[in-house]
Amino acid sequence: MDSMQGRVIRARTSFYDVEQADRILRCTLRGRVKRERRSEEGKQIYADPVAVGDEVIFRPIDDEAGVIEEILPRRTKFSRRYPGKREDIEQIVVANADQVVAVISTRLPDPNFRFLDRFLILAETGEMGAVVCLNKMDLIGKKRRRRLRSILIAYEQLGCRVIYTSIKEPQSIDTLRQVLKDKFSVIVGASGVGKSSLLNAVQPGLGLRVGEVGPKTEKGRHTTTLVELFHLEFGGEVADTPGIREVGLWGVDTENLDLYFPEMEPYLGTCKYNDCVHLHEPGCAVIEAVDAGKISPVRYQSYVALRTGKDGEG
Ligand SMILES: Nc1nc2c(ncn2[C@@H]2O[C@H](COP(=O)(O)OP(=O)(O)O)[C@@H](O)[C@H]2O)c(=O)[nH]1
Ligand SMILES: [Mg+2]
Ligand SMILES: [Zn+2]
Repeated sequence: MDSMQGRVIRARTSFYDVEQADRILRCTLRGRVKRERRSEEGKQIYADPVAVGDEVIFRPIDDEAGVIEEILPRRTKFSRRYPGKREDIEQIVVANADQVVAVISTRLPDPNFRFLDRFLILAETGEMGAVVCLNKMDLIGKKRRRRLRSILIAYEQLGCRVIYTSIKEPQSIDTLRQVLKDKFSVIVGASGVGKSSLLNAVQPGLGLRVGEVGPKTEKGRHTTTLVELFHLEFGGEVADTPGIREVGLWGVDTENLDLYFPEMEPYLGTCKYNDCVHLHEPGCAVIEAVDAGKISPVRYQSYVALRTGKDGEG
């Protein structure tokens, strides 16, 4: 049978579900594609050479199975450093997405801004837009709402859209629908923040499992990651991801981390020392801007944690 083009909607390392027209074929990889996992020197460079969202050329074997022969160039990618390995291995979580929707929750679990900032850096590195979604708004009172909004204003000023949701507030689900409409989005966030619940609310037919914590693994061992792409009936596609516990930066120039914090830009080059890394140098314009309330202290703390490697992740 002739080769044709399709899209990977599920990836499980040894087989891949490829969608073409209205059928789904379970595919394996041609040796040539499999070998892209390693560099010419034999070093592993990708956790998996094929990712959900990839456009591929495949050859059907019959109506249900096929072989992937080629991966078409990716427009964007959301990658992280593959967890639990000493080597630098790239894990492409989703390819070709237009935007990253980073979900945090008001409580259970508490919002983790370090985590959020890592997601935003990866979105930018992968050339995708980012939307921040604060979920479980029903669980907090006025005071805490005000406090969280004041923190999230800093993200709006960076050009991120920020939305406030609750699966119990239908209007907020409508807002999320508008965000997702006609785009290919990847939903990321810690386990339990409500990613699958939100998608079920957006499109009740999806029937995604909620409230499940991923399989228990020893620390450092790789967790089963099953990303899946869904079509939205009002237009667009969305990839749900399992709770990402580690967001190892990938493709980020950590020596020049200040470049990933757009709010620092006006101050770069105005510090007393040329090689200032804005940690505790005297005459640092960035620190002065934080003290003057011009840069969000939450964002600055993220910068410090990432720059010093003291947020528990590499
Ligand atoms: N009160 C409240 N609970 C929520 C909300 N969204 C999700 N949950 C609950 O949070 C838990 C985890 O949800 P789940 O969708 O599995 O999170 P995921 O791991 O991010 O996919 C479940 O018990 C949900 O019922 C919300 O907006 N409000
Ligand atoms: Mg989930
Ligand atoms: Zn400085």
